[in-house]
Amino acid sequence: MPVPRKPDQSAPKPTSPTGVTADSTEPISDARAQAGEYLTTAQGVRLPDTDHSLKAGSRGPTLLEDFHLREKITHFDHERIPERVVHARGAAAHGVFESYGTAKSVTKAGFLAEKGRKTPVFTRFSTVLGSRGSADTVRDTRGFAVKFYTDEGTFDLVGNNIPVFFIQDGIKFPDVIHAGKPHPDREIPQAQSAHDTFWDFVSLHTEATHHVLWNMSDRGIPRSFRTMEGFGVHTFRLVNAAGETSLVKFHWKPVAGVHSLVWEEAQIAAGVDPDFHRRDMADGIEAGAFLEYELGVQVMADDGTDTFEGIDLLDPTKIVPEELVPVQLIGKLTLDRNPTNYFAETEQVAFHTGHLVPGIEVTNDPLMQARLFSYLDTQLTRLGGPNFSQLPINRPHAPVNDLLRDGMHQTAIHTGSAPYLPNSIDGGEPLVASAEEGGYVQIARPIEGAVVRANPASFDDHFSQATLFYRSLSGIEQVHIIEALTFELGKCYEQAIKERELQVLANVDADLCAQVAAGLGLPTPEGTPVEPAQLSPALSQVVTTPGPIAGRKVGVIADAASDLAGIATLRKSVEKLGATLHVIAPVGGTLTSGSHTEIIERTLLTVRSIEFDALVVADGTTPTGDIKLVLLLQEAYRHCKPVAAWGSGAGILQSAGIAPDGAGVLLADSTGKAFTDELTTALGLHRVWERATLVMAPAV
Ligand code: HDE
Repeated sequence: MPVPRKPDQSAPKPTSPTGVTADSTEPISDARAQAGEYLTTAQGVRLPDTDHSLKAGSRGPTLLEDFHLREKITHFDHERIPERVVHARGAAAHGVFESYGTAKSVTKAGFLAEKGRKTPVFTRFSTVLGSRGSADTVRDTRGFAVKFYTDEGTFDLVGNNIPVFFIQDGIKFPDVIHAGKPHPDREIPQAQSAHDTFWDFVSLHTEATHHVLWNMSDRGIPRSFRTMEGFGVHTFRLVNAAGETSLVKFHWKPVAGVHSLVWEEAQIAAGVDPDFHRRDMADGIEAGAFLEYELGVQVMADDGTDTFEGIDLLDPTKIVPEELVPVQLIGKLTLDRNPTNYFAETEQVAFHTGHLVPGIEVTNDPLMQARLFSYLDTQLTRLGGPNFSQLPINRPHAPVNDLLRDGMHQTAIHTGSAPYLPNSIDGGEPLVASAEEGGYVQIARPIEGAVVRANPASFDDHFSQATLFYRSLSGIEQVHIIEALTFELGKCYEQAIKERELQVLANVDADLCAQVAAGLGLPTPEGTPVEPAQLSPALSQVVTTPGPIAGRKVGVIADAASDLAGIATLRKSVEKLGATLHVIAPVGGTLTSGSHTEIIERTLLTVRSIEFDALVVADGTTPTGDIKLVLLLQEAYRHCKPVAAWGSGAGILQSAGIAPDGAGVLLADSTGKAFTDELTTALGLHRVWERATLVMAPAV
C-alpha cells in the first residue's frame, strides 16, 4: 500500500522497473510538433503510406478501421477557426521597440521610460470589414495592433490608422459593424462601405461624420503598411514613478512618410493582387527594407476635467491637433522578421486593450471601457477557450505565475496543490506585489455622478472637426474626398439615404456638399458648418520634400535588345536606398548581354502598373504595338507615378501617348547619376500631383 501524502507533498517521481525516473512534468517543447524524420500519426506511430486509404481489396470498400485516414480527415475538417468578427483580414510581423527614454517624465512603464531598452513586439495590420480572404486595398480603416512583450508583462496598443472612431460609446459597435458588413440577405458587398446600409447608418448617426471623412480621404487606401500612421485613438492615462498622472494620445509616425494609393489603383489591385499589402510587407522585410515607425505622445494635463482647450478628451470622435499639442517622440518600432506560420502567429494572436502594464492606465472614454470587455470575450469563441494566452504567440515574456487552472486546451502542467490564495500549503505563494514591487496598482481616480444612460453635452458636436479635417487638406486631397463620396453614395439605391448624407455634408463644408450633390445629380441642401479657428496642416499627407524610398518598387521595361548595363547601374542606385528594381519584358526567361544578365520577373501578360511606384523604359528596347504595354504606361501615368526612359526608350513613352514634356516624365541619355537622382527624388515625393488635374479629376 502506498503511504498517504500530506497535501503539500509532491508525489515522488515514479521509477520504472529498469530504474529510469519518469520526467513527465518537464516543460514540453514545441519542437515535439515536428520531431523525428519519419511521418507519424498524431500519436507518434510511424506510417508506411499516406496516399492510399485502407480498403478491402484495391477496389474497396474503404475500411472504418483505417485510423490514419480518419485522423487525417477529421483534423482537416477542423482546421479552420472562426475568423475575427472584425479585422479578419490581416498580416503581421515581428520586430523590436527601442525606447528613447524621453517618456520617463510621464510613465514608469520600463519599456518606455528606460533609454535604449529593447522590447520584442508583434504587430498585426488589418482591414476592418472584409472577411479573411478579402482584398487588402479596399477603402476601409486599417487596424494597427502592437503587442509589446515587456519585462513587466504584455502591453497591447490596439490602434487604427485613423485617429478617431465612428462611435462615442461602445454600445453602438454592433450597430456600426452590422451596417458596414455585407447585407445579411445576399452577403454582398464584400469589404466595402459603398452600400445602402452603411450610408443609412452613418447619415442617421452623425457622430460618425469625422471618421467617415477620414475613410473617404486617402487615409482609407494606404499605399502600404509602412506608409500608414497609427493612433491609439482613445486618451490614455500615464503614471510616472512619482505617482503623477498625465493624459496622452499615442501616435505611430512612419519613417517612410504617410502615403496612399489612388482609388482606381486600389480597385485594380483588389483584383490583380488582393494580397497587395501583405505581399509588400513580407517582400520588403525579406529584402531588408524593414518597416519603421516612431512612437509619439501628445501629453495633456490630468487636471480632473478630461478636456483640453474645449476638446473633450473622452470623446473618441475628436483629435487634439498637433499644432496645439505637438507629438513628442518616445521610441522606435522596427518590424524586421516575417512570421514563420500564418495560422500559429498572425491568426492566433490575441490582442486586448486590457493588456496593460504599470504606468499605463485607461480613462473613462466610454468606447475604451466597452473594449476592455470585448477583447477578452471574443477570444473565448475565436480561440476556443480561456487558455489562449498559452499559445506560443500570446505567451508573455515576463514570468507568469497565475492561479488560473484547467479549461479547454490547457497545455501547462501546473504543479502544487494550492491554486488559491491565501494558502499555507504552498507557503502562501505566489506572492502579491505592491506598487514598489512592480504590482499593477491603479491610480485612485475619483468617480462620481448619477447612474444614467446618456452622453455629456460636450459629445454633441459632430461636425466641427470633420470641417477642420476637410479644410486642412490640400486641393488634391479634397478632390479625392469628393470623388470617394460621390462614388460611394452613387452605389446606394435609396434616394433618401443620399439626400440625408448630403445634409450631413452640408454641415461639414458647403463646397464639398455642392460638388458631391452635383456628381449625384441632386440638389444641394443648406447647412451650418462651423469655421475652424485654426487649420491643422499636419493632417495633410502631401509632401513637398522627398522622403525615403525604402520598400518602393521600380519596374523597368526591357527586352533582349536593351541596355542591360544601364539597368544594372539603375538597380544599384535604387537598391542602395532600399528600393527594388524589377524587369518587365514581352516574354519570360532571362536577358543576357556581355557580362550582364537580368531575370525577367514580369511579362506583359503578368504585369500590371499597380505593382510599381515608377516605370522606366530602357534604352534599346524594341518598340512594339502591344496594347498591354500602352495600358501599363498609361495607367502609371494616370495614377500620377513618375514615368521615365533613357535613350531610345523615350520613343516608347511617346508612342503610348505620354508627352515628353509632361510633369514627372523623366528622360535622359543614360542611367547616370543625374537621371537616378531625379528618379529617386520623384519616388520620394510619392506622386506627381501636378499631373492630377490633367489625368484624374477636375480642380476644386
Ligand atoms: Fe476593435 N475589436 N472594437 N477597435 N479592434 C477587435 O477583437 C471592439 C475599436 C481594433 O489584429 C476584436 O480580437 C469593440 C477601436 C483592431 O487581432 C473585437 C469596439 C479601435 C483590432 C473588437 C471596438 C479598434 C480589433 C475582433 C467598440 C481603434 C484587430 C477580434 C467598443 C482604436 C486586432 C479581436 C488584431 C479587433 C471589438 C472599437 C481596433 C471583437 C466592441 C476604437 C486593430 O473584440
